[in-house]
Amino acid sequence: MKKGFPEGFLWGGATAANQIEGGLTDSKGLSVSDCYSFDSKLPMSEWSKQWKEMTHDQVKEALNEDSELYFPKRKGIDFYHYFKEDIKLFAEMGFKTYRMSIAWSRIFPNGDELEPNEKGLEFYDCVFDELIKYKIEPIVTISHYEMPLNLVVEYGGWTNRKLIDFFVNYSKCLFVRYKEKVKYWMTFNEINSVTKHPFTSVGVIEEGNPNLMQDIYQSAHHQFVAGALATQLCHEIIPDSKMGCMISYQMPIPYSCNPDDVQLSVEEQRKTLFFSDVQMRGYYPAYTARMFRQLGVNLIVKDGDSAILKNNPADYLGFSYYMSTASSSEPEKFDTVQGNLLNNGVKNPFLSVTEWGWQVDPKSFRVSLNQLYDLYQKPILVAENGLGAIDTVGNDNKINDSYRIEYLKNHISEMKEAIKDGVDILGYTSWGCIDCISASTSQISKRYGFIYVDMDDEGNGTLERMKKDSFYWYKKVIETNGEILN
Ligand code: BGP
Repeated sequence: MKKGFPEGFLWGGATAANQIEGGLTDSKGLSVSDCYSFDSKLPMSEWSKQWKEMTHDQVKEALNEDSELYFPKRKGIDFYHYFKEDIKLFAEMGFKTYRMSIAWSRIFPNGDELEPNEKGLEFYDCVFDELIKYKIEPIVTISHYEMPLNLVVEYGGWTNRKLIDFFVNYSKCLFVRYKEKVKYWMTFNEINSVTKHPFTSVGVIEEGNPNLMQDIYQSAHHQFVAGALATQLCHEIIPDSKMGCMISYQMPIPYSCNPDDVQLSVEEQRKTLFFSDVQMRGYYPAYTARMFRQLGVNLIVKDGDSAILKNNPADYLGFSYYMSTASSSEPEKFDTVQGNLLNNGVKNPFLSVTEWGWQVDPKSFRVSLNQLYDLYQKPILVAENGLGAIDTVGNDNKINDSYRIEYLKNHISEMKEAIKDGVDILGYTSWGCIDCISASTSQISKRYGFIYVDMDDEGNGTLERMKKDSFYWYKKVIETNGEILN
């Protein structure tokens, strides 16, 4: 029996290009994430509404060069210029790995060019060199909520099969260029998010779309095929590489022992596991036929697609874990948890919630790790986990984020138990290791980092980086390979 974290465990942090880089320069094109504007005068429900339902007018406004709106993801935390300083801080914490993503529209500004943008490629060369200098292993997500906006406007996003070729061309370009620098890759961030916020995932505009479900699952099918082809190429071009797929897992717990609740939780779970089942096993599971019938989805699958999926499953499963949900067959009887509008489960009375309504549940983290490992028997990467909270800088310039330490400590303890249970975990990359723009609300005040960035939700601030208490805590955790968590 394993006693704790194995030698070589990949401790680190995670971010995404669209939430940190800024740097809308050197020919970078606009991406879907650049369409989210922010106005602090609006109520919070409005911010997350954009995330849930992008409109045609919003896309038009994003394309308007004279727009006076503030689009926080175009600025990020200016990692484009601060990356050396930021990576130095990661190294000081002892990071063994850094999960980052490449902005597709920095490499192919419109997505459909044949030749890449050299300036964009050079930027990531510099980032990887900096990581290598500190012996930090990069784990690179090829697409994390930032497909080029042009692919939405001109092609209708991933509903169009042509996107497979564009993505494969983009992936190939990355493998060839970075084959000496990057061994760990991931195809699509939280691929199952397509059912919750299709615009960021696959470039499908939700507003007034009569075929939304069809578009969602057809797009997902195209992503599965594209991801499998990229996996094949990755293995050919970089023989010792590992390609992962990634889902967001919000474990659905039956609200009660009422068999109807249990059945519902199974159905909820399948809505997520469908995405990892296809990518980890290489085929559509039996339950899909009924699921598609109920959703009115009639998938167009071309000859050869099944063989591509079958021959190129992912090498490991990455997942993000922030919360669990509770499934009740009588939801009207209970309070719902709207948390970020990502799920509509009912409130679990045993759990507390964050300021953004996300249910905190470290114990279900252990259960999730066990469930996912039992299912696929392949290594797991905890690609994201963390607490979004308001932080304040004290008079002494210190940032006491004991609540974050508590959250992470409890989750890491449960992860350790899962390792003792026998789960093979590659590493743990805490989300937003440096404060970044929130994916769902576009705020920076929803902070996750060990490193504070001096900026407010309107983009004002010096951008100065400051170490929070959790910075020193996490350094200790890594130094002791997870033995000391207090
Ligand atoms: C995941 C996304 C990340 C990230 C995180 C926290 O779903 O992969 O991009 O941002 O959630 O979410 P938020 O930023 O909305 O708090």
